[in-house]
Amino acid sequence: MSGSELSSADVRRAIERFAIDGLLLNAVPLQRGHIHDTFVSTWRQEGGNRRYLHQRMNDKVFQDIPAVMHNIDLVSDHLRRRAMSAAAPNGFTALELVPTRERRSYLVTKNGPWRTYLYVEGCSSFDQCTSPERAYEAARAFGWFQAELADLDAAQLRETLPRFFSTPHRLCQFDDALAGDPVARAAACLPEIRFVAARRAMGSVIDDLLAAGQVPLRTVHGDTKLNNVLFDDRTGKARCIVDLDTCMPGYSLYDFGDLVRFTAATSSEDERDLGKVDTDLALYRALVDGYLSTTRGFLTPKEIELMPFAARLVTFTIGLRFLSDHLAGDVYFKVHREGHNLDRARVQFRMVERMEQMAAAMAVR
Ligand code: GN1
Ligand code: MG
Repeated sequence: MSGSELSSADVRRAIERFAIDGLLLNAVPLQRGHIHDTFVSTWRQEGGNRRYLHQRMNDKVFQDIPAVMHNIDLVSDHLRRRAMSAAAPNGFTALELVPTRERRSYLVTKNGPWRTYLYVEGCSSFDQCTSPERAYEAARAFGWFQAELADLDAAQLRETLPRFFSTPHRLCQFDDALAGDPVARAAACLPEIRFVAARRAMGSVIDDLLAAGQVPLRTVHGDTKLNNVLFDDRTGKARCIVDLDTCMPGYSLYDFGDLVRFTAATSSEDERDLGKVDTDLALYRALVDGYLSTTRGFLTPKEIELMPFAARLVTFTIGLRFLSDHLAGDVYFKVHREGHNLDRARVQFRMVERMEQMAAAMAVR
């Protein structure tokens, strides 16, 4: 059912089935993410107005919604327990789900599954990074997230999207899309297709190391975009990590690589002018330092050495996913214009090229 148009009455009807007191004043869409539909509602309650964040989840992408919600429950409970038991408060807040009136963690409607979070007030998120301080802070926060989850038994987490982090798997999906070419777009993407062909070999590096036990499996966030960190408006410090959909067992460096891909980028993810696309070295350095400030205690020397490679690999892999979706006819990521996924793929590939050129300067010791 996901993907179908929602009327404002549909939205209100869904929202009102969550256990929220007071009078619903309004609900407005929030343009963010490529997967779900997000809304923010305001309620008049005793003592003032309060806001909530609602998502109609995409059950075409996430076909096992109970497993997704199971992971989110588990992870947020764990983070909350850690925060309460910490001797020194670390300033982080865990996201809080609001149950349905029937006390369930999500709601099933004819328009698809819905969930609700308390809105975290007094914070902002950013789509682009302008200062090394903010990059450091975002990386510190995602490193903290992994550190906090290190003692959560990863076997309890379900693999909601099978082989989500695996580049060889993404190459197979790409091969299928290219072979099928269902909307006849391949002929117009030859440079991008060649770009992938020239880099297939690097696709298996991490999977091989994982299989050989040379890189450990860890619980990772899986979508470490800068706008998945909420920054406190007063202090500028990271206060909350959002979007736990892809929190699953994976390799630690996926999170670091995705951080670099998005946060050290000098342009938006879908910039059309490739002259503006680059990876900023000062932001990259700040990401390395911020990430290591919370992960150095547990990352192995091999993982640390692989940090710049992971940045290149994850950027390549997300570009590959955008290109595959373009070839497949835009069936996965939301698009807002013609060729949107191809534009996104081109940006990722341009950054991969820049990272290849800057490999020496990106080394981490
Ligand atoms: C998707 O929708 P959003 O922005 O949370 C995607 C990520 C990609 C990202 C690229 C479940 O995340 O894997 O890195 O787009 N999420 C899923 O911007 O596929
Ligand atoms: Mg996400």
